[in-house]
Amino acid sequence: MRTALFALVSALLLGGSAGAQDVHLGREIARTMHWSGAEWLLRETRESEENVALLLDRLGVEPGMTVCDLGVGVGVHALPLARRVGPEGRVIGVDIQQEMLDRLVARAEEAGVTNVEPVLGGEADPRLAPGSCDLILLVDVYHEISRPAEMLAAMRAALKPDGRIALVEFRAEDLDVPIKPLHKMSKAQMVRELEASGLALVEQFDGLPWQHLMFFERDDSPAASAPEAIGPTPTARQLAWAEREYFAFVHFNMNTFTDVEWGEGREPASSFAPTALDCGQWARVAKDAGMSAIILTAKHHDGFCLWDSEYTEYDVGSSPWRGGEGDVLADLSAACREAGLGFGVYLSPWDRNCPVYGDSPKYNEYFTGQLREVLSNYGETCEVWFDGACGEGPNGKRQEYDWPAFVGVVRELQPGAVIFSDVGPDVRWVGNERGYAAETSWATFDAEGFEPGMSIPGQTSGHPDGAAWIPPEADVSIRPGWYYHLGEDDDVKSVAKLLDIWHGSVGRGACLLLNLPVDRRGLVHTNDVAALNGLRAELDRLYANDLARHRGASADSTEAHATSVWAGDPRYAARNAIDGDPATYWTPAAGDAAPALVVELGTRRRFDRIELGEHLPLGQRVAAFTVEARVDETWRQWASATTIGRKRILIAAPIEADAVRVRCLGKGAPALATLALYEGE
Ligand code: FUL
Repeated sequence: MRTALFALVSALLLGGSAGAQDVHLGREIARTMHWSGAEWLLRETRESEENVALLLDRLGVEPGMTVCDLGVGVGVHALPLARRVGPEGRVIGVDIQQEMLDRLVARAEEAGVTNVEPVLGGEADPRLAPGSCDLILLVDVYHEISRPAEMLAAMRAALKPDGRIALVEFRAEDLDVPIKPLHKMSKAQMVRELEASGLALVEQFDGLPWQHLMFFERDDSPAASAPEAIGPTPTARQLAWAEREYFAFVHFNMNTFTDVEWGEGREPASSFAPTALDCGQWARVAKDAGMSAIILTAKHHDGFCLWDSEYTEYDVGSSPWRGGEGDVLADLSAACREAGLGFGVYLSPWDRNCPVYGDSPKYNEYFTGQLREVLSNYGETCEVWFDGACGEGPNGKRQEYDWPAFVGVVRELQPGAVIFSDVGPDVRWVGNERGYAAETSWATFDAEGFEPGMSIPGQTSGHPDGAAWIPPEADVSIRPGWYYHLGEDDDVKSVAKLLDIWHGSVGRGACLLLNLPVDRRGLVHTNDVAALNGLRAELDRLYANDLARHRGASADSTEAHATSVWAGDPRYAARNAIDGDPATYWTPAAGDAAPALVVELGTRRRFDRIELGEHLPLGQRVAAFTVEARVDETWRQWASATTIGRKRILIAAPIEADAVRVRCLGKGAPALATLALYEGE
């Protein structure tokens, strides 16, 4: 799989195509000719050479039928068809050129035919009533349709349950057929496109002198109904985590008062003495910053507990804060609930205070007991953050953690919580404390045989064919230290730096866990608040106005189309990628070797960034993509990258274009939930 995948990827990045024989479609050539220059069209003898009468005989048309002649022209087929369906039947003549329809009407009047109805069709819509047609006939026009997926979906919907599409096209494979290359669409190519749109070839006739005649019916078999997931997929708790996107870490504990990053566990409990602790302020700050949750260091490596633990005296119960009656976890969980934020806990297994640390079974019992306290008494917990740090106990022995037991307690008491560690099981460390995910970033990961605390090759990027879904969470502090230090008030990261971190984490498919070192008062410092608000304002400014968003049927709205749509089913239509609803997505047909999504902006727009997102329940699929912009009717490559995942933001040189095209390659057909465009700078 890996080799095949990378062959595809390099083909895409080098501008090649996986299906080289498919590149020169008749419709592309026809489009460049702008409907003119095809001399054969003017040939007087054309219709007689093609044997229209034989074709009409083969169509099986009966009196009373409703037949659509799509691409009706001046009515060479429509007028005799009208006679065959008789006064009880009708022929709908669709064309996108009004002058053709005018000529059709004139010719019908001349011939005394009254049951032909002219309909002006659209580029992507034949404008046929759903369920109305017994037969849709396309004679030498399919190769010219620029948006076959949409047209096929509309045609499919227009058929009565037992209706048929009759496709007549010149035989491109046959050297004796004189009109190539305009009609360069092979039978295999046409069949593949129609099958991809949920139509099945049911009959064909090879007796026409130059043309194929193929009959298609709707294929409603269940196999054609839903795209299947590829590789590992997220659980419900992992999907909920992915939606949280951006949340706060709070490092606040004994170290806050002793000015160190790692305490030794010998600092007196009396040192813990916040003067104005207000978890409500933390929650308001996080909420205003657009964060979705707060994860607090309930116990760090020094072992001091921010709740009154039955397992130790080294906790808030022994501190002067609120006369030993306080409980920071109780305060924070209540504040989060009130603000509508998730509440999470960091609980360090490494405990430099605990006397039984190093006596492995005893400490494991101690730790699971504390875990039970933390996860039982504070309502719903959205994330449990396990640090992998490990040391020796007073007995001089290295502690061996019982990870399966720890995970078991979390699953038992907080089944909705994700478990974070270096290696998951739900969310993995991104491999650095700078807050950056990899350019190529997979949620799929091979953690089998590894434990927290071990380093794994591919920790940051993940593994393209990894066996489990363990996406990266990028953690970083807003200041140099995780904990508050008096000397760092002026070292809060700038808004520009935070924005860069945002693009390097959230913009590469990870979630961002941004640490706030709460100060000795027990408040988020005003400098940190200013930086957070600055980042929020920048994000709102940059990402408020999605230029690709489809806003209903208004004239200035955008529209999307694609090389194909899964089973021709509107549930997977191109527009789903621009409807602003992350639950809907576009997916092309399984056999589409070069899938592409096009967004028509309606008018020229200036943009410098694109946001893409995959529909994660179907797995992470895209291994490479390119973004092209259409400028003066010419497609120009504008940006390219590898993975997409939950969200991918690419920033490139500002460009003015009236459409964008995204081509994706990877594991199977892409499933794109989001395509958004923004003008930032
Ligand atoms: C690390 C710890 O050792 C640091 O003190 C900090 O808590 C960071 C988030 O995780 O492993």
